[in-house]
Amino acid sequence: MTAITDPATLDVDRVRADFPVLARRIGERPLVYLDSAATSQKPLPVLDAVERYYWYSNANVHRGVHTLGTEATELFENARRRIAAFIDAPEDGVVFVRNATEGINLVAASYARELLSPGDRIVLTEMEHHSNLVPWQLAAEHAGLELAYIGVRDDGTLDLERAAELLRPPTRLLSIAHQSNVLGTINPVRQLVEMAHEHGAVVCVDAAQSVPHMPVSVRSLDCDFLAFSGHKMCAPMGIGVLWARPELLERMPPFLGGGSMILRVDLDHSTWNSVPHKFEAGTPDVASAAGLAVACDYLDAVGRDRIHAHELSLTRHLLDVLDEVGGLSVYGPGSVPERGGAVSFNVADVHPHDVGTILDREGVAVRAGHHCCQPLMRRLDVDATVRASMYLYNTHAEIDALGAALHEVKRVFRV
Ligand code: 7TS
Repeated sequence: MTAITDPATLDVDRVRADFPVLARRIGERPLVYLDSAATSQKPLPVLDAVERYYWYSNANVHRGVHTLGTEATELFENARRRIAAFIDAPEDGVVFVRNATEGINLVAASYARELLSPGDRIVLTEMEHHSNLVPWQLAAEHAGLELAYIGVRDDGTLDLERAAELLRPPTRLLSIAHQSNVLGTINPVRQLVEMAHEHGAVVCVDAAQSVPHMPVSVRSLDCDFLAFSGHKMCAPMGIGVLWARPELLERMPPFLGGGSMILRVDLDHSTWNSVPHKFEAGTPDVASAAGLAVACDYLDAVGRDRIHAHELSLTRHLLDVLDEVGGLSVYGPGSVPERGGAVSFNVADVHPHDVGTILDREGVAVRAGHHCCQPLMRRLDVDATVRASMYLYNTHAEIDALGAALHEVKRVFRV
């Protein structure tokens, strides 16, 4: 398989030099990291930003009158502005959370559970990550809400006819992945938002697998909530973002109580700080927020259009390699650009964990399991899959290395 080279594409060698971990070896072999949908690796400027914060500016935010406290607060609030610009969204809707999971839980607990009424319906899809299923189940149980699901068609895309039926009263909220972490499917979020808004429902977008990989504009999606994690986009673990329409945040009661989120506390009641601070109780992860802002700079310097095009090119190559290996079941849309760079497959009836173990011996890191999508596994009629997922630092040679390692799996298991 020859590598596809195009001078207009991103300079992968230059990018790779920024990621120290990519120089590692696994035993005798160079690391081939194809698990970025689980978490991305971190470039030097992000590692430097975290270190610089703790070396020179560490202090608590929003309280000190001293210089370090002011600097830490500026770093944190500048990070909020940087992230708002990155997702093209109004800045007072950016709530810092730990990860996409916490962002979705915030919406489920403070919006669905508190502001919806018994009998109201929440629509999800069959391809959602557990983080975009369980919080709604908890809210539905608490508040007497109904849950309904848009099905997944055999080609790994959503059943949009069913979506049109479901996105009518009594539906009040749709929550949907922008890009599936298993199938790679890129869902038509803008179209679904229009359908939902036409009937007065709000839309929450699980952007954990889209914001890191392609330009995402909250203004053009016109969604009401959007959640994502820093650690999948070159930033540290422990920081994530919920963007919400500020007018919805105004109406929503706090999710967590404590320091920073209050205006005044009396013994019998309290009043709340302004939005978005009302949703940020306790000391935040300032270093990781600073790292996330630098990750935004890094991804924009490389160019998100270029990253997306690079991943599509790798995905096309990977689909060809899997076809050439033969005897595999590959899930999700068969063609780009309806899909992004997360590709799930199985090797005959070899258990995915066994495939993953042999691949690891060859230096290739993939994920094997249900990928926190048990209902989707049932829809695909499998217990688990192997998943290769790509990012800006992956090369065409690495895709070929995966192909060679899969031949080794077939040899070992005689399939
Ligand atoms: N939503 C989607 C679509 C995801 O892929 C993930 C994580 C989450 C939400 C939750 O993100 P977290 O940062 O809050 O944990 N997905 C994966 C994965 O595919 N493999 O490991 C984590």
